Amino acid sequence: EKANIRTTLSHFYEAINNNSSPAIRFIRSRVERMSVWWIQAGLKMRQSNKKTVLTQMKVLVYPGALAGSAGQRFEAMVEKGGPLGELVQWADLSACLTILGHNLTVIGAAPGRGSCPVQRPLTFDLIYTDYHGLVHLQGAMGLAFQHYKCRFRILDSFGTEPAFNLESYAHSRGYTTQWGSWGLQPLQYMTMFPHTPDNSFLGFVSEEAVREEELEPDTHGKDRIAVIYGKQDYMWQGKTEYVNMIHEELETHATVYQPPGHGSNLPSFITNHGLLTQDRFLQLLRRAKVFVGLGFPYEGPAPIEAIALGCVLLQPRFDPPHSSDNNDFYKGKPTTRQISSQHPYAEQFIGKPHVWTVDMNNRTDVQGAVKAILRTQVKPFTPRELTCEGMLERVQAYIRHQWADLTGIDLKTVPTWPPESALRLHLGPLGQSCVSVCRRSSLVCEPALFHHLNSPATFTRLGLSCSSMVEEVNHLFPAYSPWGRHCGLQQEPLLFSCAGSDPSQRRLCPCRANLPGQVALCPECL
Ligand code: U2F
Repeated sequence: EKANIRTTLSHFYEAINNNSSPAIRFIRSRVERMSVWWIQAGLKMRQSNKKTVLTQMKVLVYPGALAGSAGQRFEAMVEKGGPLGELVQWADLSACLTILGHNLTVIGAAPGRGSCPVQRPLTFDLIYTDYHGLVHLQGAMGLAFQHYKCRFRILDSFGTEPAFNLESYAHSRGYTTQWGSWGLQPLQYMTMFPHTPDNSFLGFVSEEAVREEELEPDTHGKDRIAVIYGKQDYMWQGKTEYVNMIHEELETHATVYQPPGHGSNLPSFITNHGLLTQDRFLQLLRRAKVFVGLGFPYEGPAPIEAIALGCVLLQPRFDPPHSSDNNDFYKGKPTTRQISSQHPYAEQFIGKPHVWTVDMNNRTDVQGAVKAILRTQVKPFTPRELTCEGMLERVQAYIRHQWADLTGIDLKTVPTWPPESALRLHLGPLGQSCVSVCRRSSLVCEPALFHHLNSPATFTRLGLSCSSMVEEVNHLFPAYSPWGRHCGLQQEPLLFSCAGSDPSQRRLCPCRANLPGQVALCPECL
């Protein structure tokens, strides 16, 4: 059967029928609110897609974080300031797959039921789940799990780097964490932001930047309001000085959850609205001039929504950067990323005038930024990859091209997408990962292209003469070590890794270009 682009979301509403847990209510109301945008984007895609015939996939959407006892804890926090970013992503993924014409089964929270409500996951072509769901499904599927592993797509906000993914390697090199070690293809992990190109960037959909002509005449003259980002009291601890500095120039609002009967620890000048529904939260952002990050939560969707509604994001820089080495939140996460600010994507992919990253303990720095922000008029902005159109384009490309590479055929075959014509070979300087080598040339590292350069001929092509050539299981390889002129090739395809660097190695990097506003796809990729 063909996957025909849909211009209604009723298939999705039927799929979540009867379920009214707080999490599913959030998901449903989000999809309803954004349905006009989805439908518009679907219509546009139908126009441009005329010749493409895609097979309809039977898809299981299974947010494991909502199931079992962990699920009950998660659900209990939905209306009390707990994390909502994951729900944003589940909502948008479901809407996206629906518009793309696939056949969805959504298993949501089912309190009291066993941890895995799916008896026959084997009838699905694709299974979107998370690390929790992976454990449940492994239990439910028994031996068949190994065989169907390639059909899994794991929503993993912060990403899993290859070195943590391969159990034997992680074990011997000290990369073991409580997550990781599933031996999946790294591209089967789907992240919230384009963290490491070793994983697939799934993303979500932000409010679309309001079009100029739709703006009320005076919307550019926003109220002199700052909304402070932080849904729970503890996020404000130790930030009083910084919040004071903001308050000197702007009226300060917040949406902090207040348990009934409890007094507030917030400074008295804060106008606290309590945790708002998403709708009302966005209305508040529409009036505000600045959205102020306190340092936590990391890498969430709210700053992107604020920028889409014409706010400027003011956020703290982390120096030294936060990472799994020095930070409790990242500790145990399967990534070596160095987090340079509360929202590195906003900092690096968007930047000024929409994003100001400051040293929050430096008065001059903060005041300077606030004054500069108040002097500038900033237009609403949404990166294309975080619009409905952008997400549809990306997810459709994944299903169309990655599916064959990751699924069905045995995992030893080499990927065919993107095509070799997209490859731009770069030899990195000492101590740099391929993520940064490619980024410095305004390109993106593409792990699926590594196998084209994993051969002795590549060293020759780069003018390097090797005194020795080894083939090793090492996530930094292929690489060149100038001391002794050692050349190293990769022996284990699962360890091809854009992430990873070593002061003694120059890495061979497969870079590619990307479409404007869409890092996940290259011009040769569609
Ligand atoms: C991130 O999770 P969070 O839920 O803390 O992320 P936020 O950026 O705060 O917001 C998520 C959504 O909550 C909405 C807002 C966002 O789409 O519109 N919201 C709301 O409905 N009402 C309000 O009063 C305020 C916000 C991240 F996404 C997770 O992956 C991480 O686990 C977590 C920790 O770093 O941060």
